[in-house]
Amino acid sequence: MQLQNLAPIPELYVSYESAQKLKVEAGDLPSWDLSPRQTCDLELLMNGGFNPLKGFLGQEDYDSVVEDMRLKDGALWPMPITLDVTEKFAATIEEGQDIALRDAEGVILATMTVTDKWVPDKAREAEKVFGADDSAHPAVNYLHNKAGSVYLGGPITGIQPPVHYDFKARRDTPNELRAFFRKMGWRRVVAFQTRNPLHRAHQELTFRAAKEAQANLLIHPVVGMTKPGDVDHFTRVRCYEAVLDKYPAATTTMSLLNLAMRMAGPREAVWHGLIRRNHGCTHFIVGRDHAGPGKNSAGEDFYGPYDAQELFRKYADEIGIEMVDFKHMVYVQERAQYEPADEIEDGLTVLNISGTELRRRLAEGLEIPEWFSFPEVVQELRRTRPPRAAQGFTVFFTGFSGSGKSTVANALMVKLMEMGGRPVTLLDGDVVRKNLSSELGFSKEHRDLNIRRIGFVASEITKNGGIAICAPIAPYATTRRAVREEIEEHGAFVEVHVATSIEECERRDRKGLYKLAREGKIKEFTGISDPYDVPETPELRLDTEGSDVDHCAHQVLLKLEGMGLVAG
Ligand code: PPS
Repeated sequence: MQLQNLAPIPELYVSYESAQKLKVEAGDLPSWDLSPRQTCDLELLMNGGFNPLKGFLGQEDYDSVVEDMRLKDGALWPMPITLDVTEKFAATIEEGQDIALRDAEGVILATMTVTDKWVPDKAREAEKVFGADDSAHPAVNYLHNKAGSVYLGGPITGIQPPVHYDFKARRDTPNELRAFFRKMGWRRVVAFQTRNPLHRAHQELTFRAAKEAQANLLIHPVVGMTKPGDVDHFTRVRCYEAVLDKYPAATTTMSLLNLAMRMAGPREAVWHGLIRRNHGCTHFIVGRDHAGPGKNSAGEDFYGPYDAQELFRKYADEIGIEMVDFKHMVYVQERAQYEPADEIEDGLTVLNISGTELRRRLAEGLEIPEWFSFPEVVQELRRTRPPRAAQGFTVFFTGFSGSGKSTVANALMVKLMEMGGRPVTLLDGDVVRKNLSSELGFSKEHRDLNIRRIGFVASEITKNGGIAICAPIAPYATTRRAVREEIEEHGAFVEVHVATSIEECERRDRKGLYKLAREGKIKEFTGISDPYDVPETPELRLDTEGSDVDHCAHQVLLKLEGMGLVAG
């Protein structure tokens, strides 16, 4: 293996003077507000992390990347880096036109000359890039449910990088890292990609990998976007900093990578390799199930455990970086040390704690042994992940009008307040419509907006350790799923289907609305003249027809106890 050429790689930024000028001129251009993922992609495009890309992919490059993992000029590139926009915005843009790209605060980061505009075949992209058109895959879900329906492509002119206020000293562009390696005389560097906190096994395996490769070590965690539900990057970086002290001084460094991961397993591994090559590394650790997205909707793994290693090995020369296989390290009790699992003789006691088991122990406030992790790391994790019974959560009731949602939700609220400990907020359908959504009607668009607003408030409450009880009709499964995802980033989402039949609701007709709906005096009435998607797998289904309110609320409480969300 050749030593890395640490000459600077091309960036897409213009000079400071040109940037100042361009920024003023770009003020008049049509402008696109970048999503968080697009902002991450743009940063790596501009700073050379995605070298040789010169902008968001045009259609021919896109087709070629999707089909063959190559740009149209033949260069290896496995991941479509695309600028997805809404149909409405796309309709205002002509090919050949310049547009301004702005961050969430409206700051212009770059301009793009739009050379291509097309409607992608998302199902094909999902099949080819992620292996299946299955929305259980986070990137496929993103593709179908979050990404806009039109792609724009073209070269980028970089004005300024996105601003980061956190861990500034730990963020490096590829050229900054290259300069650091040059300065330190590090000519062989093995990179470790991670989206999880590091424990003793990781520290052992990375240190061994560096020794084997006779290289220095770069801990290169992703702090852009990782898998929904991961430990937030603030906590992780505090944990990494604690672990850094455990390596021999001057062998190891850490830098934060603002990448938006796609969890694309094998293709993602190749992509990660190219990105690390651009950052001046010579070796890259690829583990079991690298960048794995979890289970598909049939409950099976999307990729084989070593698919990523195989694909990486096939393309290692072209990537220009050597793969170091991840050794599965386990703790050997008798010898009180970590060793590779495949080198351990029979008869010894091997200890291991899986990620799931660790989450369970944190959630239940159980012991996490010293042999497994470092006390500083465990302390950080406990601060961020208090036991479940002290975390925020959302109970989301859904059902027809008059099904009893509000009544049960009220009873539940009172019971939770009686127990005490966390603040409880009730976001009842009617109350929300009076206070938050007074201008909205009952079209699909308005209902979605209404539910999104409820979801937003509930996610803020959940994030801050409170209990949110929501009780809207929420007739659409896709909207409920979106709200679930938003909330699950911060705590549990407990969907309760109040399964009172439409006949029973109409018979009760407590507000007299069904009569009016039948007479056509209220339009778009759920269950009469508007659809309701019955939840397929709610955490709980309540049959209100055979039981009273108190019993129903108690059932919810039992469910919450069972999930560890309230103390039993
Ligand atoms: S939605 O679909 O989730 O946004 O609905 P939501 O905000 O829960 O509001 C439902 C309450 O509004 C009254 N109402 C209607 N419901 C359904 N369809 C139509 N067209 C409609 N028009 C008015 C009704 O009283 C609902 O209250 P609940 O508490 O569900 O009975």
